[in-house]
Parts: sequence; C-alpha cells; structure tokens
Amino acid sequence: MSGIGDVHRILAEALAAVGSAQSRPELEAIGVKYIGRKGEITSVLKTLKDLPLEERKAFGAAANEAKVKLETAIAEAVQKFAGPALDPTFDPTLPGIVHRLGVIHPINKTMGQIVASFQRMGFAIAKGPDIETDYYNFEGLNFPPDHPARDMQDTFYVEGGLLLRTHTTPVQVRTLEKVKPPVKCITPGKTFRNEAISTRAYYVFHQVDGFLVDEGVTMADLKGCLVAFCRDFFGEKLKLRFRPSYFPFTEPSAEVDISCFLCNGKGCQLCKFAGWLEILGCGMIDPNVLAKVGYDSEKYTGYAFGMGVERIALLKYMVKDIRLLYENDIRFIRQFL
Ligand code: 2NL
Repeated sequence: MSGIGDVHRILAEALAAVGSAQSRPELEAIGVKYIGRKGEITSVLKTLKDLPLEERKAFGAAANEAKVKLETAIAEAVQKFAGPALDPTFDPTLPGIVHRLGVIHPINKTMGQIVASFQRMGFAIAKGPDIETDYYNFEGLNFPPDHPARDMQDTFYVEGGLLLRTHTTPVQVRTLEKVKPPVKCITPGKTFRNEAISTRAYYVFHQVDGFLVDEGVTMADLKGCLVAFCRDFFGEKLKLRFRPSYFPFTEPSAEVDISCFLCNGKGCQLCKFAGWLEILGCGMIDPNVLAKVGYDSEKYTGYAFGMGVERIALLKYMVKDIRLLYENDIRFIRQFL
C-alpha cells in the first residue's frame, strides 16, 4: 500500500535523477522508470481504485501532479541535449560557392619558363640585391664615366651613393668575383629605370641575364646556346639573326632577332611587318670586365646575354600595353592559366 509520502519520495528521487542526467537516452530511461506503462508513479496510480473514496481524491491529485511535474522536468532537460536549431533560411539544395584557383602572373610565368629552359642546359641561378653600388652596376661592367646610361634620367639614385640596379648584370659581376671558372649561370630578377611610362616601357621590369666563362669559349658557343634557347622557348622552326650591336660590357656585341612566330616571317601586326622580332642582347664578355673580377683574360673568355622578361611576355601573349602587366586587374591576369 502506498501513501502520499511515497509519491513525494518517488517524485524527489525522479527529479534528482533528471537533474544529474547527461544525455537524452538517460532522460528517456528515467521517463520509462517512473511514468512509463509500468513506471513507479504509474503503478501508484493503478492502486487508486483500492482506496477509500475520501483518500482517493487527494492521493490521485498528488500522483497526477507528480506525473505532470516529472514530464515537464524531463521535457525541459531534453532541450539541453538538443542539437542547434536549424536555420529556416538555409537552403541545402543551393549550389556551393566556387573558390577559383589563383594563376601565376604572366611575368612570373614567362620568367619561370625562361629560367627552366636555361636550367635544362645546365645553368645555375644566382640572386643579388635590388639596391646596388655604382661599382657593380656600372664601373665593374666597363661603363665609361660619361656613359649616357649613368645619366640621372635613367638611374634611380638612393641615399648613400647607392642606386636601384638598372640591369641584373651586377649579380654576374658579384658571382664572377666569388667563384673560379668554369662558371655557367643566369641571374633572373627585378630592375629599375627612371624612364617615362609608355606602352612599351615601365620603371620596374624584369631581366634574365646569363653568362658562361671558361677556357676557349667562343662566339660559336654563344650562338649554339641562344639558338637552343630560342627554339626551346618559341618553337623548333624558328630562324635566328645575329645583328652587330654595342654594349659597354661585351665585345663584340650582337642583338638577336627571331623570325616572327606568328607569321613565320611573312610580316604581320606583331612583327610590324618586319618578319623579325628583337629578343635579346649578347656578346663576348669584354676582357676589361674579366680583368676587373681578377680573371686572367688571356686564359679565359666568356659569352653573356641578357633579355627583358616583359618584352618577351608581351610578344608571346600578344599584349599591346606593358601597363596591363602592372595594373593587376584580375580579369586580365586570369587569362594566363
Ligand atoms: C639586353 C642586353 C646583355 C649581358 C647582358 C653580361 C654579363 C656579364 C658580362 C657581360 Cl657577366 N655581359 N650580360 C651581355 C650582353 C647583353 O643584355 O638587352 N638586356 C635586356
């Protein structure tokens, strides 16, 4: 036989269990134990019919109240273990946001291809500072003191008699000073010239210079190397033309033209109907330059070359204005996948 005291005791016990429950299944089990079909409170309610009428009322009310209290307590506790509410505005059937891959900038891409081509021919890579001394940029490269390229018009001078290198050739002088021949190396990098900006010129640009110094190096070695590079880079069927030219640091000097890869030399917009495209400058390193880095210029000879990366990129991708390479308009850059 149960009394109201029993109901209160069972309810207190059940509420304590709810309070310490750690999961939904635990709460469900508590529900079954106390208010399920064979639960303790349910059983108590089943004994009502055996009680005298006067007691039945009060006892029934107490047991029902206990049942409701426990139901409410369980319902509240279940909330604690419920997952986050679903956002009613979220539509899982919508297509996802596509994060497009970036692309390599056309200048870096072109420079990487030039560098890779020379690496395949066994050239090492050397790097050097963007800010240079007059010695490495000019003096060591046999620039006469009154050479126009030293003019304030072309060179950005910075504090302390230093300057922004106008070519990457100073790195070659630094390299030659450090190592003994045979040396075979290229110097890719940024260069700076104080020039008016136009469709063809910008005050920052990139250059890949290269040289080889050893005993018995001749102009034929230079030709072989550059023919191999141009055919590798622009196409196997190219013709090359070596035109005599002048650089303070090479003697003899030449400029290399390739037959236009677009029209095969017939003449078109790209080659301005000349059939030829000017690609790079080169020559045999002036013995004065070799002597300045401490080499016996009777024993060693070397060839050297240099090319502007932007110039080659503009030709290769048929871009009409160099400024497009520096504006970084993502719609332009994305085309160079
Ligand atoms: C051009 C022409 C050139 C070189 C760069 C060089 C390197 C050494 C000694 C002598 Cl170690 N010269 N480099 C030679 C001839 C031409 O560049 O038009 N560059 C954009």
